[in-house]
Amino acid sequence: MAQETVLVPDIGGSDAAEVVEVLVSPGDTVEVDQGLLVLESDKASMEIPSTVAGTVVEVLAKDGDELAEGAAVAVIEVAGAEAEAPGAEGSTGGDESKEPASAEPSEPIVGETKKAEPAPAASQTVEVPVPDIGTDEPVDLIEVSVSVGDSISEGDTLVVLETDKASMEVPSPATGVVTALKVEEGSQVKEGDVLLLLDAVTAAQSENEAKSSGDSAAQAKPAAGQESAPAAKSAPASAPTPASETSKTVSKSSGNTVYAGPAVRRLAREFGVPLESVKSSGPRGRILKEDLHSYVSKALASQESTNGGAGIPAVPDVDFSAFGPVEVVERSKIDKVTAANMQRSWLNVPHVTQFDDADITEMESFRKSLKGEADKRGTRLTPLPFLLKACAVALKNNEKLNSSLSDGGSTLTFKRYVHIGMAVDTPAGLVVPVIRDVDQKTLWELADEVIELAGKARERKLKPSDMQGGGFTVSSLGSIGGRGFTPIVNAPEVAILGVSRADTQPVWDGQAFQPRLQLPLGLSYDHRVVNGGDAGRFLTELCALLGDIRKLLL
Ligand code: CAO
Repeated sequence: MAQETVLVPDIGGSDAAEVVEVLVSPGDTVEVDQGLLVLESDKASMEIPSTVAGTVVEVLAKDGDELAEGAAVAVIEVAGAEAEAPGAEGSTGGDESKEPASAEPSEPIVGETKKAEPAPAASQTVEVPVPDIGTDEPVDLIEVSVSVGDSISEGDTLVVLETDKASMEVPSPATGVVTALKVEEGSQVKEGDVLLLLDAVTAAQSENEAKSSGDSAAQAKPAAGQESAPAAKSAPASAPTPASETSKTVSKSSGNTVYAGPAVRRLAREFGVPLESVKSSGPRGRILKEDLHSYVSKALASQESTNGGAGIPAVPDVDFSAFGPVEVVERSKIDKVTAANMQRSWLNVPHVTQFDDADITEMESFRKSLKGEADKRGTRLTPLPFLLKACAVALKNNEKLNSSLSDGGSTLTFKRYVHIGMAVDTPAGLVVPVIRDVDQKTLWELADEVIELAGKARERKLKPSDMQGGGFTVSSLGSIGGRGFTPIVNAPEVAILGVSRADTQPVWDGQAFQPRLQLPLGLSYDHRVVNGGDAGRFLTELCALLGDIRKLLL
């Protein structure tokens, strides 16, 4: 079978360029012109395409390798080559007569390297054209890196051009001051088009300026060969190749060096992201697509924080993998919605939490006495229906806790119904179905509804309407444990009851300590609506109702 070794083509005068991405693996099928790997120098990046269609036998370069023209990239088993005469082999197979295939970059990004030609004489305004870019087709001008009035040195980047396969920076052919821009970002240009006018600095000027004000960036050394250069109307632009060490890829706005491949540059342009603001994680500071994604997510997250009304800075992301193995998993939709709701409430509502213990010794013995009847009814009577019932009574007597702020805070809406939300812990996250008209239901009805709604919640069968209309919420962690917690108000409600695990405690009855079953309660409320007195009265009444459930009948 014939095999071809694809070689690095003329890369436009660079001694070598770094492999920043290998696009294929052994066994992959490739087409002619399909990219095999991406090379990037400090001035340009390019895909090296396959010269033949076939199957990749071996990839001869890896990320980080420095490859020069003629270096071997990959061995390809040519498709359909079986039809050739037996023994016909590619360059790696020993067919001496066959030259290794040297890939031309599918969209050559770099033309022939041109030495900087003599620059113009003193005070000459010169036109800087698009140099030989290896194609006659127009290419996108994706960035103008200088502005009128900028003092630039020979080799500084003037503009960045981009094709589907490559991006390249056009360096200045001379030192001087930009006097006019002839192109704008987003336009298309081809070889010979004038990019800008440059007031080129001559040797004499340069020396004088250096003498008068010392060495400065504005008085960069004249371009090679300028000293005796005759006046010229058009300065031959340097080819878009890696330039001398004085020329860095400098971002117009920040002065930082930016390395990024064409796809990343295009994506950044589409998002409107300034590349110089993006933290790079690629080799040698190269910006990767993931870096852009992370930049955009952070920008959105911080905007959400600001939209929350607090204008607080976002919590910085930490690279936890620096400290050990990590696993990143996508959060459920419910978790994300809960997070947004919690943050909104936390930022908007001035929370206060008040604590008390309800003595549920008698309530529990009554509840346990009903176990047989509960079984007969095919239901389960936990403390929760008692709590819901007691809350309904206490809410009717302390109506502020069943209200919401309205008209931007100038009025209160009192609800003449008692609908109570019940926080349910499910594998997919926290949901809060609402039990309607709690005040009008019996304990048995409430017990059935708790079971039904909790079941639906865990099976993800709740309808949106099942979770709407609540005026107050009960969050019971009693079956899970804990001595107390401070729940977050489920705004626009103004209060929420957190129920913790009941425990037998010694309680002083005036003469002796008695073992009593104490239920810890924490009531969080919106202090814009509910005052400490309102909350204290509500909680005291609630504890009294739970302490003697006969009062629920009154
Ligand atoms: N103290 C001691 N035991 C309690 C208790 C309490 N406060 N509350 C419940 N229990 C007991 C029950 O009596 C039951 O035991 P028995 O079967 O022996 O009677 C057991 O704990 C299990 O109860 P349960 O959880 O099945 O039922 P529930 O009615 O108490 O609660 C529900 C139902 C849906 C509220 C609950 O299952 C749940 O999901 N709780 C979590 C709510 C939550 O996540 N809140 C936090 C929100 S903020 O992040």
